[in-house]
Amino acid sequence: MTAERVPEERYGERSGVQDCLDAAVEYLRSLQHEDGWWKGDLATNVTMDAEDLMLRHFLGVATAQADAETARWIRSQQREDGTWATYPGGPGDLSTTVESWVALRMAGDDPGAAHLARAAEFIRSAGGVEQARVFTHIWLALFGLWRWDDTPDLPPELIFLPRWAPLNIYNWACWARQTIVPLTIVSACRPVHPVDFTIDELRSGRPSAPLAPPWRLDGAFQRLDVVLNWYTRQGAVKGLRRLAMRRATEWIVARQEADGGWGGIQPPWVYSLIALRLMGYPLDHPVMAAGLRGLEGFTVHSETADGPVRWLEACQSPVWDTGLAVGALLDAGVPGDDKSVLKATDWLLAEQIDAPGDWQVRRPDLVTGGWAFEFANDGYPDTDDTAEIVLALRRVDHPEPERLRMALDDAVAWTTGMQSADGGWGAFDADNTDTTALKLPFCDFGAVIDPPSADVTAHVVEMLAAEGRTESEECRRGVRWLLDAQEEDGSWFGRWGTNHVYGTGAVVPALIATGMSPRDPVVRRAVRWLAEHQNPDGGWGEDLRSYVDPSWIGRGDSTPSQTAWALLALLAADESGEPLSRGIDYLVDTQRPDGGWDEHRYTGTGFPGDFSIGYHLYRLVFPIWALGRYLGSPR
Ligand code: R03
Repeated sequence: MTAERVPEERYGERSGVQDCLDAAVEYLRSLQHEDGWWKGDLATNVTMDAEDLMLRHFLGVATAQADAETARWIRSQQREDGTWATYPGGPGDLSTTVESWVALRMAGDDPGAAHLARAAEFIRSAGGVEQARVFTHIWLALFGLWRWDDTPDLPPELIFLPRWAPLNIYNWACWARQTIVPLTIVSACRPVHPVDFTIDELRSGRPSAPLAPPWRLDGAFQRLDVVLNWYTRQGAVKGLRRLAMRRATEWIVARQEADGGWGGIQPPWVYSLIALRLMGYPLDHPVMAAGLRGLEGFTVHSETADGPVRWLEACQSPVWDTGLAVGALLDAGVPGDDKSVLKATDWLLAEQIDAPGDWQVRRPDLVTGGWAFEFANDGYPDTDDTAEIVLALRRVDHPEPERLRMALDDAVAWTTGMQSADGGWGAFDADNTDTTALKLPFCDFGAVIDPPSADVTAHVVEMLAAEGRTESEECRRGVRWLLDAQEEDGSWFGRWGTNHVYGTGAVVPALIATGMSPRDPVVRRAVRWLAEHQNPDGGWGEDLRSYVDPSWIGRGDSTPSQTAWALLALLAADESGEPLSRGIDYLVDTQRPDGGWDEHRYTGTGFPGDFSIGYHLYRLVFPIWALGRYLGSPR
């Protein structure tokens, strides 16, 4: 083959891209912690902060200073129309606005003040506090602002259900399981810490929706809930309930992590502290003290023009961020024995999990060896993190190559064994697909099961392909799962990133890695979908509203991370035309002088439609990855 002649100006362009990449790499290097990891802030919404304040009031550890800092933060996030949203630019959210209003009242704000009056007006117009989610009602009930009878009853006896029974705790997604178990204790205790205000101005007074017909599962569960509430009100069968609560308490205590938390995420952490307090654990008990102290590590403090603020991360992403950063740096041409790469590798190797976990309930014979997302979440490694870390670390030139290889072999074996029966991969558990719980009155927020998704399955398939296992039965079934999951329009849904741009950006590189031809119609349809959804500015963007309104799928203001995901797919598909060059130009043209990018929107997904995440490192890591692959590829 004769080398193509590259026109003069292409050289100029490429050196512009190289300068852009170099600056970005330098910037990313400067953000590495001296212990080897990277961690971008994980931004979500003010329910975290409202609940943080309410928790401290409930436990009796509130301080005037913390209240003031949280209140200042919550106020700073309110919009002109008096509402709070679950993501920047999103619509006013009823539950978020109710929780913010209540937290600000607890912090001492005057209900007649303009900001609270506007919030209350929105709440009433959106259906009133009556229409808020169950979690919000539970928080209100803790303070006597809502009747426990009007929350779904969560019987502690749930802990006795055998593993084959529907609704047993291991059929719930791990995050839901770790939330539900402490909430069963709270639901049984029905505690009330009265406050000196009411929420009358938040009620719409409108009657609640009629029950679903009794022959439907949701209707049957609604009626069962009436019975369970009555049963709890009667005091339950005392001995059985006491035993269940004791078992639930032991289950919780056994799962406390090294940082004092539960599951590395806010909900189980906070509800476990409340539940243990109700079970008689004093605040200075080592379990409680560690839990409260650990929450400090999830608190971000900063200064604003109005004074100091504090806000809470719902979760922390150091392992995920570090795996992605190493992968991006290697694709940017940083050598495999680079000092910062080796430092990150050693840190990650020390983070690999060889502890038992709930995942063993469905896969008892599997080796350990996965990675979790957080600093400390040993009970819950996930296949998504593990796949990305294997993809990154397998290319590192480590001084102890056998040690690295053995670690990666365990990780590959663990991930492979976590394949679900349908051939795909969920994030934290295998075969976590029982939909019974979805119909419970409790389940009106977020996902409560962890079925296979296209993005996670793609990451695992890409890993298997890189590891030379393309011909394995597991990889073939994974590929078939991905082919079946392709949408009519040629894209893939994004479960943990927003949205079809993320899914498509994950699946195309994976399919190509397994040897699929870029000419294959499957790839062509995906490429066409991406090209059709490129913005006039050359970037890609997909609004979070795409999860609730299909007309937003593939549409939205351009962001650096989403542009990079689209480019990664185009590059894998061997594209070299206009969409590619305009996308690259978009990244080069929007880079900040310090080498980074601004990203004003959230592009991460916690729960489609309900919970969104602004991963602060995405705006840097993914552009580096795309630019690196662009410059590293012959064209
Ligand atoms: C990006 C891929 C890696 N990935 C893991 C990503 C983890 C993301 C953070 C999860 O944080 C959570 C926040 C939550 N909130 N509420 C819940 C929750 C769970 C996780 C929740 C919702 C419903 C129930 C229980 C808990 Br029931 C705010 C694979």
